Amino acid sequence: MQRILLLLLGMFVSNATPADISVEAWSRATPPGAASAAIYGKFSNTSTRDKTLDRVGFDQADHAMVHGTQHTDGMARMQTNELTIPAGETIEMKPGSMHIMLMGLSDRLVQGCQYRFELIWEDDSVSEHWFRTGSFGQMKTPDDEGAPCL
Ligand SMILES: [Cu+2]
Repeated sequence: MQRILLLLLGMFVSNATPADISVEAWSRATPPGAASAAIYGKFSNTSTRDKTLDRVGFDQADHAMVHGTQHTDGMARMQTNELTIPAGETIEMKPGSMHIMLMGLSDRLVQGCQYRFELIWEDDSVSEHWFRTGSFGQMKTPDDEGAPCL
């Protein structure tokens, strides 16, 4: 019995491979009625292989995807973007550039709260992360780490 449990635990751990990706993520608080928000932060690949993102999981949104922002003629336009983090490298997402777009939010994002999200990679590994939420106009990682609110 114990052996089976250990085996199951081993499968879970190897599938999740959380150590391969380290994330310091944050968002802005959303005003009442806002349907979308963005996750920013530093996404590091600590493994020896390039990691390409397949999809993002966030329970409080209809969908979540990586967006890039293109600036042309003074206009900023967002479009879906691929995310590949080369082995051993870090990609920073920040306001006005790349971000993870959350669309169809079912709840507000509240300042001082942390929320859980998942990154599902093309190699079928899944990494679980939390992002902290700053003020409406937050431009960088909030100093306050916050705590899970859900
Ligand atoms: Cu966007």
